[in-house]
Amino acid sequence: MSKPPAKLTSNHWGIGLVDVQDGRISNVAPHPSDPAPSPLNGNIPGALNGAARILRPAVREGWLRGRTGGHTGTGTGTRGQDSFIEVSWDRALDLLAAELTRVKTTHGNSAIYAGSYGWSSAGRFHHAQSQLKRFLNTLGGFTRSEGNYSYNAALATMPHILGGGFRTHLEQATRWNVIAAHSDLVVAFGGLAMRNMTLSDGGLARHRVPGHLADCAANGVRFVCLSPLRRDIDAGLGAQWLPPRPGSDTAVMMGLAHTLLEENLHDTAFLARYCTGFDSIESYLRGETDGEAKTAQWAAEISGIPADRIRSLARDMAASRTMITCAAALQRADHGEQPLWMATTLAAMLGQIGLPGGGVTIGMGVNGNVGAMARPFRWGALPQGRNPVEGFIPVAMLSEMLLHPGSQHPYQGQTLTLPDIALVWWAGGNPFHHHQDLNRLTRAFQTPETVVVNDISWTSTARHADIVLPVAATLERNDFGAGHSDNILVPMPKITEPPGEARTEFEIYTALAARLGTEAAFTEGLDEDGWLRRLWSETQEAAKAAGSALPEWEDFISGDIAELPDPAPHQVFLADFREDPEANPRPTTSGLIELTSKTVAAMGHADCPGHPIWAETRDRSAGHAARYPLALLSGQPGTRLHSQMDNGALSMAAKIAGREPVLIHPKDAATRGISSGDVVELFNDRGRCLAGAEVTEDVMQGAVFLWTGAWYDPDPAAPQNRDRHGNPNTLTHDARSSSFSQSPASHSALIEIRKFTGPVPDVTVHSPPNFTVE
Ligand SMILES: Nc1nc2c(c(=O)[nH]1)N[C@H]1C(S)=C(S)[C@@H](COP(=O)(O)OP(=O)(O)OC[C@H]3O[C@@H](n4cnc5c(=O)[nH]c(N)nc54)[C@H](O)[C@@H]3O)O[C@H]1N2
Ligand SMILES: Nc1nc2c(c(=O)[nH]1)N[C@H]1C(S)=C(S)[C@@H](COP(=O)(O)OP(=O)(O)OC[C@H]3O[C@@H](n4cnc5c(=O)[nH]c(N)nc54)[C@H](O)[C@@H]3O)O[C@H]1N2
Ligand SMILES: [Mo]
Repeated sequence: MSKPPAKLTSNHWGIGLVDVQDGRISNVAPHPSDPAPSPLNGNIPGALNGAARILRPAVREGWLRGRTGGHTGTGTGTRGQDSFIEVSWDRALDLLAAELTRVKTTHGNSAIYAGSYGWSSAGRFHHAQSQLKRFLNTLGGFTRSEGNYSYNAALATMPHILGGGFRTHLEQATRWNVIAAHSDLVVAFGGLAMRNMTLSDGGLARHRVPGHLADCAANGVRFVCLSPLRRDIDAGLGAQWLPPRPGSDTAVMMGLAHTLLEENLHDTAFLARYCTGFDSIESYLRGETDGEAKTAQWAAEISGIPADRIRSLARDMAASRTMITCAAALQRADHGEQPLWMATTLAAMLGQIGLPGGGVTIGMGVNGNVGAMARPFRWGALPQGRNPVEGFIPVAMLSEMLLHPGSQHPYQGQTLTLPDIALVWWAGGNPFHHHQDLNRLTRAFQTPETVVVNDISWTSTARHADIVLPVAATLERNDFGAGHSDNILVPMPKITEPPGEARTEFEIYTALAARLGTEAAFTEGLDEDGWLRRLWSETQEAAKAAGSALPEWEDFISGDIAELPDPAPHQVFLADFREDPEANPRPTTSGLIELTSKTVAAMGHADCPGHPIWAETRDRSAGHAARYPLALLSGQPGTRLHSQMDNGALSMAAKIAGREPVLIHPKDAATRGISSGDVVELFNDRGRCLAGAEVTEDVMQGAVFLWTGAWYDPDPAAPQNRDRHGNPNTLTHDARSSSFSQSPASHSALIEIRKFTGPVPDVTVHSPPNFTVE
């Protein structure tokens, strides 16, 4: 008998052709149209069939028996360590409906925090955050979060510098084919990590960047990778590697800019016509403001990159068609606004902004569609409705909010008062992976009266909940996929039944809404199929308006991908502005590129004044380098998406001694007696974790690199709740980048590392938690 054809699915990292054996996913193969498929499909079978799958609704024992551990304000409690009691859906939904009613009546809707930050999974209808927010909006709303963990400082800063939303800058980025054809030199701060371009939010049907980079190499485009990790650029590009001390990029850029000034290599005509405020930054660079000239020598002392290399790079940049790129990592740091502003200043001094293959791209490499593809029109999406609650927090103020309700904080020229939260609900994110300083977050998570988490697996966040709802995964529900910046629509038919009693979130909210009297508002009388048809017909209408045709729903969902034309195949960022700045002004206050911003200056943030400044990272300014000499890098893992499917085969195969690998330079390893394969302990005053050592010259001396996303596995019996598995956020601080943008600053932590000599504990987080019976 011939095998039935494999069915399609879509994830943030690409399309998959799914094989099923005995009702379970056995393999997910790439789509034949993808020239460079992501390896991440390899995690799907192991994770969806894994022991950590949440199979039934569960309630934390302490909460069920007497609501212990909540809202004491002291940050002590047993959330995260307690056992769970599995209950029926009816019981779980009755408990939750009653709790929502009680919280609303007693505290009001603003006491519900459902910012629920996270990537969840691809699919236009079953998008976890949209479903949750729509449901809560029908109930009177919730406190939301603003911004993201990816490029929050850029979201706040770039509108003041280049004007317009930062997301539009990503969408309008100069295309890689233009770079391949026109650039001589690409100077990549933070590199261009190939592993990071394997995905894009909402989906990435075709991986195009590897092909573009091969074209760059064939055309002789030269690359300089300024990053602490050699692996941050494709080896095939033959890049020159100049590792700066982490956090010192702004100084390097200033050293380059000072060289341009000194050698009269800056483009004064461009600066005069297209920019405002260069005079202030010029005085600052020359040292007229603070008595310190930002020379190449000054930058060398801060960054460790030799002064003559900085000078020769500046000359090369001025003599070449140069594209400057910045990884988002640079701004996920103390004073993360500054490298963005300074990179733009440097590009303005070169005068190539708006020319093919020249200028600056912030966020190149942040995903596989930046510079490679854009969305031709808006796809149909589940409407979230209106949130009557106006209050919000900047996304990275989560612990601050829970630990210090009512406290006041500066934010983009305003003063925010943090709300008092009684109920936290998370669906589609993993704060015990993504937030900084997990010991502080653990204390913060003791303060709400109730925590609700929906997830596929028993992540550490699910273990910190009172009510845990098991949800169906992508392959277990009908949907269609389309990337936020892609041109391909993917049918995502349901392939297997959800395991145990897991349900779709739409079913869960429908049943809850029925208990709360909001079913009609939530469903609008439509079931899953009705909604899919509505979203598809909206997408068809938008396609028609854009001059394209899409198949009918029945044909699409049972067929193959639908591809639309690329809206701007040879796009050059800011070309129209360069062509005619009067006719195409930038949406800034002046209409020009603002190298000094009066608006930002008037907000009065000392840590983010009106033009780029050099400022040292917090841990170093506080003198912690004496005890904790190593900079902790914690970039995105090549073996998974953040923490998703950490128990899948690809992710597990990369672990060392069952733990997340930490990269350490041979000299740093030798002085500490560490060899490859050793279990090591990383520590500072905030926390500690175990990891598996990989000794390699690929990471610069003075820095260690621990991938993000290993499920947090705290040991309450060990000092500082030592994490057994290797999550870098045990060590990071959750003070934000600056008082201006309040962005996450995960890349600015100092640590020490030693060989772990105690009995090595098992990693427990890939198994279910303890269950008891009532
Ligand atoms: N130290 C350090 N920390 C970092 C970073 C760093 O560089 N260094 N990077 C930061 C960045 S850029 C980001 S974007 C964040 C990422 O942080 P998150 O987006 O929170 O991380 P994910 O692992 O993608 O979490 C998604 C969760 O949703 C679940 N999920 C998937 N599909 C569904 C669904 O349909 N329904 C529900 N209910 N759940 C679902 C997954 O199982 C997973 O637990 O991390 C940030 N944290
Ligand atoms: N495979 C895979 N790809 C992903 C993700 C994933 O989880 N897995 N996540 C996606 C998401 S949500 C995002 S936001 C993007 C993130 O995209 P980025 O922010 O670009 O990625 P990171 O991995 O955080 O950082 C890139 C590199 O910057 C370097 N770096 C760190 N600090 C510094 C510094 O101070 N100076 C310099 N010069 N370099 C520094 C590190 O060596 C790191 O490898 O990646 C996306 N791509
Ligand atoms: Mo991100």
